[in-house]
Amino acid sequence: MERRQFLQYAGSSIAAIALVQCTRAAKHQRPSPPLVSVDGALTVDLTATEQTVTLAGRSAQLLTYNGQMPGPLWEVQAGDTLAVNFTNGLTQPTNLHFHGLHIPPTDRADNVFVSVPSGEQFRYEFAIAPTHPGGLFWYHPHHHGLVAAQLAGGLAGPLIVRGAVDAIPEIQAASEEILVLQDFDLTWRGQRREPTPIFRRWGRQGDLITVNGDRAPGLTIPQRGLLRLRLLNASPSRIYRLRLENHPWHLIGMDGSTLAAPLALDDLILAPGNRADVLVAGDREPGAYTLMSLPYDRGISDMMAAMEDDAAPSVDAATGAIAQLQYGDATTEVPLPQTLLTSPELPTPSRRREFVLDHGIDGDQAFLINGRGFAHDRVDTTVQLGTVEEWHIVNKAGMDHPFHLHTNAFQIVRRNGQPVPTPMWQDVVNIPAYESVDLLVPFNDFAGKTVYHCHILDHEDQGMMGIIEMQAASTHRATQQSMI
Ligand SMILES: [Cu+2]
Repeated sequence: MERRQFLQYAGSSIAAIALVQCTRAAKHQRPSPPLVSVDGALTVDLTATEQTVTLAGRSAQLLTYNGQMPGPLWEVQAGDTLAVNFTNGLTQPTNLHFHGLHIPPTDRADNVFVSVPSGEQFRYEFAIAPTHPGGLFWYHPHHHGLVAAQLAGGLAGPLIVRGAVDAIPEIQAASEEILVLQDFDLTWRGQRREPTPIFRRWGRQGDLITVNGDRAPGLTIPQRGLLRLRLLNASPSRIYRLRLENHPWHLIGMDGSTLAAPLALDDLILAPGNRADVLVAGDREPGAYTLMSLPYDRGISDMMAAMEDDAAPSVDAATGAIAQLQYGDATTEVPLPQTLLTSPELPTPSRRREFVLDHGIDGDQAFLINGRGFAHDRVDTTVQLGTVEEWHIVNKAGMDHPFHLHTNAFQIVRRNGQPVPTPMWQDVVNIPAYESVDLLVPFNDFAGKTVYHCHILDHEDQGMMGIIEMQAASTHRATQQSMI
């Protein structure tokens, strides 16, 4: 779609978005109570319902899991079995996606083709391999066409897998906080606002940013110790640019992965679906430090400028506090760890593919991958288990698109053709407007169909998703023989 068409489509209904100034330090709400596995198993009941809850100190009519905002925190060990007795108490169909977990995409595991009708139940059950990476993962709805609205209503919950990273002595000794970042667009009565066409096009954003259902919680940095912050962007569209003002912080992992060594952070960019594992060492002047949310331009400013309207609001230009960090009492000294975990080198990829992200016209063809909008009965990509592929993802559009692949994480090796200094393992990678990334994707286990898509969920709902089928070697041979 040409910019001019887009502007006509947009009309003049753009509302100003002002980030609420979040300077009040509130009593910290953990996403609690944590439900922890016992004897290698965790079985939970989870019900999605619409109800009135307290959000950031006010009443709001939201979509909740078990009446909590965010959903309950689950904690398992690598090697455990997780069973979720899920009830759909919504008035529309939904389902669950276990974002980032390396588990089968089929049957009762991470199967996004399941539809749980209103009023019905479904039992999810799967084993998490003993070799599964430790990390912060999350669960949320993935029913095509309804995903953005259900996430914007609040449906999201954190899931911790304890693994090798948690056995590193300094990390074991760190105090830990989980921060689930969500944003909401509410009326003064606390009702969810229907997004205008421009917001559906851009990806809906709300001006109320919450952390664990609250505003700017107060956290404690143990003096001489370590604070481990585990951040999850559970917003449907918002990309966060976070900065810990006047204090160093170190990234130790992204999504479900751990780095070889801590990496000094400046600004942390978190696209929807991304998680960051960060250490704050309490070795500075004791005092109060603010974790700030800074403006991030997803490509909307070009559009605004093209409107040639001086009165057009500058979108998302405001700044606010995400959390207030305060030094606490001195503890036994815990230094930053020198090394973390190494990941094995990948073999040379056997195949290179290209995925072009672009914009179409309207409806479920508004956002395209390789020129096509999503079709539930079409396999777009077939891969063979036991191979590594290189994926070249090109964003030909004037808006950022964060690319997410289910079941398998990938390593980001190049941006715009240039090798990246620290090739991260992630399951969501943001691709800014007109840029490209190259990913290495290993397909080792788990045959079956799943999806890749843009994690700006309005874009996914409007077509920017494809189906991938992972074939076991024997299936591949059988298919070839049947073709002969
Ligand atoms: Cu997108």
